[in-house]
Amino acid sequence: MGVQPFYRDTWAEVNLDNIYYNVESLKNILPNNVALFAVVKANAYGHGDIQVARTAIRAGASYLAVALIDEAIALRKKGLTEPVLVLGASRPENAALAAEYDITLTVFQKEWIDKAVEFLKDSKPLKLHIKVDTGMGRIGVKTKQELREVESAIRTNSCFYLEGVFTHFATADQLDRTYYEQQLASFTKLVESFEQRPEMVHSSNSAAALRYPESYFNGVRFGISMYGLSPSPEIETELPYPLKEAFSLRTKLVHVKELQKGENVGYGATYEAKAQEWIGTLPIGYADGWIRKLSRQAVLVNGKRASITGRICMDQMMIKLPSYVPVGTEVTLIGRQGNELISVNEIADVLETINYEVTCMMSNRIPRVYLQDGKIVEVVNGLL
Ligand code: PMH
Repeated sequence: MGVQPFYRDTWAEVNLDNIYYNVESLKNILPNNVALFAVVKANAYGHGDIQVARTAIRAGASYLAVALIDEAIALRKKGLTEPVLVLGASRPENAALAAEYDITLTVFQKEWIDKAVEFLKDSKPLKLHIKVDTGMGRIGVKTKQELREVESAIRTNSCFYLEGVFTHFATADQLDRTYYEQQLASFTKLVESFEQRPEMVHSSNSAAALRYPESYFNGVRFGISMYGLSPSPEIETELPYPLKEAFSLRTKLVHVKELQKGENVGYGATYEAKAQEWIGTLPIGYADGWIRKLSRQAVLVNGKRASITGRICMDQMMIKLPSYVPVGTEVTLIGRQGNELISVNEIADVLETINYEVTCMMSNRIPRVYLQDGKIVEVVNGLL
């Protein structure tokens, strides 16, 4: 594992022990015949694709899932040899490329199969999972008829191997089970209509994996809760084990100055000192994903909350310090410092969004520092 240098005083810490724990804890409650797919799309929800993939595999995952062929190839280029499923739509023109990299694709149209055959003439067989739309309304076959057509188109060509079938729940993170139960019932029925049932059948996301054993079939796709985050606030109290958040965001004071009453801070000069005040500057801004809507959010300095003052700039922002604090002092934006914690959920609340979006939006300008057994095991600078 490499340690790439970085030259800015802002970084994210990814606690691989916590990811390991979150995966292992799920693995412990899954029956042995249920495979765990670690969902590492979008750079593992901002945490780092290969680092999370390797940790999840150590903890018992046997399959990786991403959204795009590009993401799957990126994992292969980083040396990953385990099976990888692309959950989203791919072009039939790229069927041979996927086969070449031993990447499993998701299919849901007969026309796609017919077209892909033309591109698979001399290639290795392509592994496929059929997607069934039982109510998400995104991609997937909807009827028994469509499923049959896709199945037979796949089975009549030896260039394909039909490995799996899956669906995705739209409401498994809500307290009301009604819609989830309808989706599960439709999926169960459609799966029964296969001429020959594929070896892998899966439907659960984190919420279903943690709440609904009847949705396991023989695989679960574990995303958000692998990162230690609850799929929604309302089901947090129902989770079978306490999750451990893996993502922290830290920076350091790069400038500290005294302002007199009436002096201003930031674009628009929107903040005005009410008395003599200490103001600190932090090297993080909206281009890092720390967007302007967070201007009312607090940060942690010496284990205490300090407020952001004025507008967040592209690469910097200012905070109000309780008293003089030296340049170089570490500041926590997400994570624990002393007895205080700023959770990803707190940031999601301020942004009026979901925790998924918060870690995904942290840009590749923020270096990722990987911690394992309390030590730095890898550093990735996405810019260099
Ligand atoms: N399977 C599919 C097909 C998905 O799209 C996702 C997440 C998961 C599994 C993992 O779900 P989890 O993170 O809740 O465990 N997909 C998305 C999405 O498209 N938007 O937000 C999450």
